[in-house]
Amino acid sequence: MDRNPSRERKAIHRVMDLSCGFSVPYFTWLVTVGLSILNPQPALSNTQVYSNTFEANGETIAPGVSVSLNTQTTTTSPGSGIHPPDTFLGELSNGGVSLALSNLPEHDRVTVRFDLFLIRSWDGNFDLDERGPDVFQVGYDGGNVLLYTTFRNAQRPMLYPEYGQSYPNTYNPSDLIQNNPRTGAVENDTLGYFNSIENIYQDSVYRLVFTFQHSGNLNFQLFASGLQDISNESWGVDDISVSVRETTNSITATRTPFMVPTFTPTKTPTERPPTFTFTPTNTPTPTEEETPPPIAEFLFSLSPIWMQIEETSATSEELISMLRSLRGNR
Ligand SMILES: [Ca+2]
Ligand SMILES: [Ca+2]
Repeated sequence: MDRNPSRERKAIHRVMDLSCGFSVPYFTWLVTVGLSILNPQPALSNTQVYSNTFEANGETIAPGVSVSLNTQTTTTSPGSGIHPPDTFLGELSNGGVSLALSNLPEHDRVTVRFDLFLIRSWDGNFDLDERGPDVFQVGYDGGNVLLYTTFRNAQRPMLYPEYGQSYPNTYNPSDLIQNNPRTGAVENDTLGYFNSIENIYQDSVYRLVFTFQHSGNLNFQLFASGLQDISNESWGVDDISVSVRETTNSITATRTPFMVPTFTPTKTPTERPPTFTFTPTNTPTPTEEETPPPIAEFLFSLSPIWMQIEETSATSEELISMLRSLRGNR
């Protein structure tokens, strides 16, 4: 490692320049070596924060993230040779599923994937005899609609062959688009659900993916309406996952009683992981509280930065701000 003093001094000035807008008076940062090879990762990376197969131990939650699911009802499908028995969230009827995620990493975009199981005689746009329409809605955070459509498992009715389903289009009663039943399904009659009225196996699977701009807490919502009895038509959810596009690689900073900040990654990114470790080069003891502080060593995004912390009355927020300004300006 190059410890050329003049380069060190330039690096120091560079850091001070970069930290403009940052509350300097509380402490001084000196980067003694390493800015010349500082090469932070791009600030955006996708991180999966939640997934659930609804099998035993099938749920994964990113560290620190809080999850709340408004229903815990699961069912194992009868299965078939193509799709063996599979446990999913459901069976559900009219009403909704709400998946609430909080304490998410800072993000500007969310991607939700899931398999939608549609069981038995969904009627799509067919609205006679109060059989439908069988409407399915996907949304988030109250009023944001991602999908508002109808699905139809049954064949087109013999007397009214014009009735199909809206999906993949939006359901619009005043301008109905009649797609064929099961348009877009990735599986048909594989889950093993028997319709004893029509004497046929009748189910379908749709693999749905939604990506949308988002920040803060997420309440992802699925909602069905117009359905008949749950033994006649029902639905479920399987293999759901939620990923967020992070706008920063979040870092929390805490201080020990001995004026030594320690830094802890709040997550373990799975894509383009920034290596971020913190190793004091000496071990603080109480007697060192009034002595010159230790040298802190960072490995930041695979690039080392050595920081000498002369005064550490900074708050955690200030430390994080400093790191972000370093990353954001490079
Ligand atoms: Ca499953
Ligand atoms: Ca119906």
